[in-house]
Amino acid sequence: MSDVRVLTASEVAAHASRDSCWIIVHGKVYDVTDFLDEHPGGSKIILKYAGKDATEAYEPIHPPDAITTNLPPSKHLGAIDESTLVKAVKEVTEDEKRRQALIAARPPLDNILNMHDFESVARMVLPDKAWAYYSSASDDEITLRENRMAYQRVWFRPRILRDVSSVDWSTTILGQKSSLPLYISATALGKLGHPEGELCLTRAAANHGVIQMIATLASCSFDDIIDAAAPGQTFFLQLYVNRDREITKKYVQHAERRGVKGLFITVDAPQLGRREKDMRMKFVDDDAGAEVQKGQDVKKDQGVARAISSFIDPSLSWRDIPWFRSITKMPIILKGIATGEDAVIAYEAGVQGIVLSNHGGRQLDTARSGLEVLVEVTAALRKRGYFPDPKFEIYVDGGVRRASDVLKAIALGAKAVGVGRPFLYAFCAYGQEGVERAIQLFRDEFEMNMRLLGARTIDEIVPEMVDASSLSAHTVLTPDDKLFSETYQPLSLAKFREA
Ligand code: PPY
Repeated sequence: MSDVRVLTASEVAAHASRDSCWIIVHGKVYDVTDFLDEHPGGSKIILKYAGKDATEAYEPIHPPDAITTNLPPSKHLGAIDESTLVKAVKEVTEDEKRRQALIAARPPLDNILNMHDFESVARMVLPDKAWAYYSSASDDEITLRENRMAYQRVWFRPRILRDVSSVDWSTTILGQKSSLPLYISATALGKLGHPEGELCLTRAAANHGVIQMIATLASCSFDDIIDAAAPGQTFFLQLYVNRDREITKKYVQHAERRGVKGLFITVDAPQLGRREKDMRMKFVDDDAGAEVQKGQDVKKDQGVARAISSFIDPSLSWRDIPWFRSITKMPIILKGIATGEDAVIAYEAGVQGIVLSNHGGRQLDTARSGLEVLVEVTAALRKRGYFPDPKFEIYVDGGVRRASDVLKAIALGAKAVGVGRPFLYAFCAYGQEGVERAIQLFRDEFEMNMRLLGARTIDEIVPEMVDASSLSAHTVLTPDDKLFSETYQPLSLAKFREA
């Protein structure tokens, strides 16, 4: 028998102020009084739960071990006597009732035909806060839209009569087998949108031989994800570099020990972009905790992401690359390269790859699409004899919704592409099954598009198969083609059932 102290709910409730603040998380009681001002999301949100069970609010935006690792053991007070907890009867708001009705009326999964369908269902069924965080992009969201539009400026030059009875779209990424020339890119805070969070991705990826990139800011802990893996399942790790390099070192080395096959260091987020949709949601409710902490720090206007991003080190620089090399043998990939110049420096710094990315349009607005940057990057590398090089892989992410998008990126020199939001929306809307359906849809599209393009294998997708001559000709607003737009019937999305 261990002698864990057991506390009652009323004992905890007696510590509901800034002077003495206890909270319950996952059945344990913690004294967070001294931590209030250190909390990256501000003290107000903690004080809202002072003396109470904070698990529900804590869960989606913290890895399960965040509280245990951040608080010294002396502040771990004991276990709560569950029988003393009065389960608050939560009032179900009209909005929540509407949302539940929509969940019940979701289109059957068979009716989901493409990634846009997942996005439209996710938008309807997600809590507002989750939708705002996931869908938002920085400033005027011009880059977000451009990420899609860039793919529409590249046209195919298909080859014919090549006996395409059998086609194979499998490939390798960093030497690891992948059933598709794409990987599941890192997206954070999965439990905002589904109670099982990123585990939906892990289980689906296992069943289909797809590689998952684990996000530093996943809601599920790194170990929970790896523990859920199938034998031999491949993972990459996305890394936000901590101001405290010891924390980063431990994290990276732990990931390597647990078999992660590639370290993707995010290099485009020394400060988080202003995502106004997310910021307008006011992560900290206006009226929350008003009694307990008038005049205290109120980081009201941040949105979910900014509230928890303060650990990211803005001093990260090229000088740090040798240090990363010294702490791990994993391949190192820089995620967020946006110019030919930086691609050349990355190659010369000896990393194993780069991701041409603008962070899903969430960082520098009016940064160019990864696809457009790809043309510049391959030209810059080629000029110096650095491309092609099987030891240096180039990936692209942002705006990929179709297998045809992926094929365009491959034709222009990418080894594979990252797909983030579509898989996120797939699991928010339908859980693991949604992700499996998304993978299946990509697979169907690869089969058809490769046949129509005249490429039997990934190696047969060559630059001559695309016309990218207008890729860097950015569009400007022009008057509508009225005669066309009034007769053109736009495509529709999967329909909800009668609620
Ligand atoms: C993003 O939201 O774009 C992220 O990369 C994840 C994140 C989440 C919260 C803080 C910082 C970054």
